[in-house]
Amino acid sequence: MSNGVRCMWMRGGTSKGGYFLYDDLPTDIAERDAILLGIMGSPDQRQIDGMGGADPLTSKVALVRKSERDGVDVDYLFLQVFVDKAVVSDAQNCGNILAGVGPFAIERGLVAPQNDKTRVTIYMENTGQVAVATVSTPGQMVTYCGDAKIDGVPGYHAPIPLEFRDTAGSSCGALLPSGNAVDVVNGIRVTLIDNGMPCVVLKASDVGITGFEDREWLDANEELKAKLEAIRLAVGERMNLGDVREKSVPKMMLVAPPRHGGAITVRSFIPHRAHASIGVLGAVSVATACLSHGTPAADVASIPEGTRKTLAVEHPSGEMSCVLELDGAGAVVSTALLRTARKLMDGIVFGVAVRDQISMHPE
Ligand code: NQM
Repeated sequence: MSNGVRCMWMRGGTSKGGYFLYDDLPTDIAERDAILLGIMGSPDQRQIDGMGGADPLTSKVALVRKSERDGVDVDYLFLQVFVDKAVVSDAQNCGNILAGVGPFAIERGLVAPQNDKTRVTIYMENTGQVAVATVSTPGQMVTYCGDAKIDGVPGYHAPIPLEFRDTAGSSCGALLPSGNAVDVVNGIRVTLIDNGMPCVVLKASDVGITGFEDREWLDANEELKAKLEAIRLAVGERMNLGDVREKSVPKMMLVAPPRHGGAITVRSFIPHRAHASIGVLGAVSVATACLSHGTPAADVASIPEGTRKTLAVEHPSGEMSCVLELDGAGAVVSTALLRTARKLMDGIVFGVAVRDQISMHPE
C-alpha cells in the first residue's frame, strides 16, 4: 500500500515533528488523523512503527497553508499526536513547532524571501492569534546556520525571533479564566492562567518537591503525577476547557525560586510527562503569572523593574528568556523570545492508516 505524503521533518525550538501543506493531507479530519497516527506510529509507547520519538515533544505536526487573512502570510494548525493513545488533538498551540513554520513556508514557496531577513506573519489557528517570525534569508535563501544558541538544543543555529501580541485568554477566553489570581484546588493554591497556553501554576513545595528535580525523577514519581492529574481534571471546566481527560491542556507548572540569576524555576508536566525544558507559550504564561501579586509564582519569583521586562524562566535544561512588554496598567501586551529551527528531512513519509490496518486484518 502506498499512501505517501509530502512532508518536511524539522526541529522547531526544543521540539520535533512533521510539517505538511494542508493540501497534501485529506480534508476529512478522521482520515487525516488516521494517517498522522500511522506516520508517527501511535498508539505505542515506543512508536517503533513510525517517525515519532516516543515522547510528546517529538510527536508533533504542523499543517501550513497560504493565508487569505489581511496582513497574514500563512495559517498554521498545530496537532499533538499522542504517543500511547490513538488521539490527535488540536486543543493546544505550540510555540516551539511554530519556530519551524516560517522557514517551511518560505521553502514551500508560500512566502517570498527578502534579502537577509524575512518576516513571516503567522495566524495560529488553534488559538486564533498572530505571531511574527523573523527568518534568516541571506541572498533570499533560507539558512538554518547561525550563531544563536537555545538551551535544550546542542550547537548553534540561525536565530528565529518570535513575537506574540494579545495572547491573553488564547484558549480559555480570559487571562485568568476563573476570575481569580489564586484558587485553592484539592487544598493547593494555584493560578489558572492562559497567556498563550492554558496553565495551572503551583508551588513545587506545596506538592512535596523542591522544583529542582530532573525530568527522569519527575517522570518516575507516580504519586506526584496522580496528585497533579487530580488537580488538572478538577480545573478543566473552570478554565473553560471542558473535560480535559483526553486533552493535552492545561499544562501543570511547578514553580520554585530561581537558582541561576533568572526570574523563576519551573518544572512542567505537559500534562502527563515532564518537559525536558519548557514550552514557549507555557513559559510566557508562567512569566505572566509572576507579575500578579500574591500568586504562587509571584511568591517565589524575582522580577526586574520597568515596563519592558526580560524574565529568564529556568528549566531542567537551562533557561528561556521571555521579553514581556507591559501597558500602563501593568498588563502584558506583547512578548518576544528567541528560537531556532532546523530542516532534517524533506521527502515522502508513509503512514498506514489505522483503518487500512483494520481492513487488512478482518476478524
Ligand atoms: O508552550 C510542549 C513544546 C510544547 C509546547 C507542550 C510549546 C508552547 O515544548 O508553546 O512549545 O507544552 O506540550 O513544544
